[in-house]
Amino acid sequence: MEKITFSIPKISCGHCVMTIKRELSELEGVFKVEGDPARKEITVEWKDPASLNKIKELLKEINYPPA
Ligand SMILES: [Cu+2]
Repeated sequence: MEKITFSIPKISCGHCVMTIKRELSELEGVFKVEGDPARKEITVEWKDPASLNKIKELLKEINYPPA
């Protein structure tokens, strides 16, 4: 299991966090996503076949690139 917290400057409200949670949860291997709109942070826990690279790519794709 791996875990990382991303800082995502484009998060502006709870809806952004919901969108990110929904999208990341669809990635196979991601089993936990937590977000804090006030801190503009998303914490992701995953295992194979998800990877840090895939998670970063997905965040870029949905227009919430990590800092
Ligand atoms: Cu928002």
